[in-house]
Amino acid sequence: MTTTLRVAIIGTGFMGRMHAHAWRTAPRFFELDPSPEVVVLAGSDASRAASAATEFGIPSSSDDWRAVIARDDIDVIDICTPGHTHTEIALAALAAGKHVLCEKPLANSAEDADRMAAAAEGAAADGTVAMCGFSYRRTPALSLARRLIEDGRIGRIRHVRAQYLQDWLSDEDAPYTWRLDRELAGSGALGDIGAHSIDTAQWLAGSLITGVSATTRTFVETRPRMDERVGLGGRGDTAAPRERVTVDDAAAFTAAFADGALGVFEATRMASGHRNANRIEINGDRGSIAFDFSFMNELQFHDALAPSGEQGFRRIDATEPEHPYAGAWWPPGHGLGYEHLFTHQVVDFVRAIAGGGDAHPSFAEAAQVQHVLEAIERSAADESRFTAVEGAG
Ligand code: SOE
Repeated sequence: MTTTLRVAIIGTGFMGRMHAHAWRTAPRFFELDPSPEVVVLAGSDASRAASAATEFGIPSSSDDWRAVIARDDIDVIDICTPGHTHTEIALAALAAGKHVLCEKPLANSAEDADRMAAAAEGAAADGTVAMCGFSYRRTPALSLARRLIEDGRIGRIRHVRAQYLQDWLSDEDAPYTWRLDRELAGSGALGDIGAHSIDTAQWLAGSLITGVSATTRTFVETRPRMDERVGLGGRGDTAAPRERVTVDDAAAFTAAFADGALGVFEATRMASGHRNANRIEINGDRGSIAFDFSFMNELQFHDALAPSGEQGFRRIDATEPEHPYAGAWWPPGHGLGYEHLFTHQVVDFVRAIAGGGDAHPSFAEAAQVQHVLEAIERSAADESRFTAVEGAG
């Protein structure tokens, strides 16, 4: 008989809603035992938590995450709050013996992330599973890319080229949000979306970043305050008082990988015209893969061993039953969307709990990403690294 895995979601914003959807969908399309059921949704605002719970058919809500963690009838704590709260909630949940799924980036500092990783490692001895939500790993096309790379189809990797381009801050009057406050978010485009590129790149390449050289920019220093909660972008009230932005709008860096590959990365929320272009290209000595989330069901693959007259990138629709995750959904060619990554994340997390296995990215892997982010910030802060061009003013 299928048992139930009782889940509490902490956080009622974009990610809390996305996870609520994923927990609900996962057992309907994938065979899961235990079968997850979200039993409570917690948020700092009681009425917002209550209405989000009603919207997603969750039977109860709370404005007290500590009380939720103290409940004996909860197995999983799913953390979907801003970064500055992750460490405290995760440490409390692990200490209470709960499995933990935590949104990315894992924490707002490498030190906090390391504490979380140490706690997760200790809890793993009792069969407790902790995983960080770098959701793009669960894109069928990127999982296929990883399979091809693991099978040696692109050979020895030389170049990793990753860009994560959004534009929801292009308008200088786009409203202020918690994502622009260093205290709450840790960093800007760098930690919010650059962290995805770092995780994806290291996971695909199977090699860690060992050094970086970086520069960051904050193009718009203040933004109109909004009293109600805002999502991504839009236009604020230009007459409203302005809040100071304390994070980067954009980051660019080169990276050295342990296996000798050279990485070039860019993360920005100001690339006008690019809504959510999470792109990565990897070139090896036997071929290449290229991916752009704007065409998330497709992987571009170049096989350098093909006859010379047939070489060049070709498109693989990653929607066939033999492609990772795809077989559980629609007929070939009918495609998936952003929300499916979160459903797949739940599936892998629940299966790790069921099998007593490892869940990836583990807190230790996510903490290593945090160390890369900190190295990037240290590099960007050291302006002496930025070599001036003679005669250019
Ligand atoms: C906003 O930039 C955001 O929602 C990120 O926080 C997510 O991690 C990314 O998947 C989409 O964009």
